[in-house]
Amino acid sequence: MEPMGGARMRIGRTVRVAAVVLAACLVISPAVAADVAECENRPPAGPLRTLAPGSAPVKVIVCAQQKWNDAAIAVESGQVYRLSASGEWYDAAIPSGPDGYPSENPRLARWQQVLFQLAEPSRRAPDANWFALVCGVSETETSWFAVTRTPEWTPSMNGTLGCFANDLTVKYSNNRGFVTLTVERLR
Ligand SMILES: [Ca+2]
Repeated sequence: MEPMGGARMRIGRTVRVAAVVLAACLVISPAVAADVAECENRPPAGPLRTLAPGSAPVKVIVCAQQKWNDAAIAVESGQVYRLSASGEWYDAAIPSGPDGYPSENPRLARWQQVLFQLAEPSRRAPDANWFALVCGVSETETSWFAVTRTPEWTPSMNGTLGCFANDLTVKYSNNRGFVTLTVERLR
């Protein structure tokens, strides 16, 4: 028998997710002029690379619709990287940079902002903005971090770098466009 609190929390979470799915459907999407070809025609991640300290920065395309974009860069605990990003991607009709956007987005009606606020704990990275560029090691959640809030990054484990647009797991189908991540190993 489980404690009532657990059941209540699960129901609350379900309600929050349902509310945001509804709200996102109501953000009517006119034809978003995003260049999606870069993602649609993108070949699979190439062979795994290792960056030497001080070597030329490497650029990686991160597509909004993909839940995990493999950067094909091997990283190890204790190394130091500088990551930066540029470009614009779209959550339905909402444009965003790699910083993402808050629930209090003026493009949303007030009632929609409230629903987005309620769903914040259900984002894949709850503490990062909606549509923030989040990266990490080999899909291990404890390694995830918001790129534009992290001037220098030291992996906490060995693995492969990957990234995604922060969203609800069930709401990737209306994502469009990409941002460009630049990865440079410092030490
Ligand atoms: Ca979405």
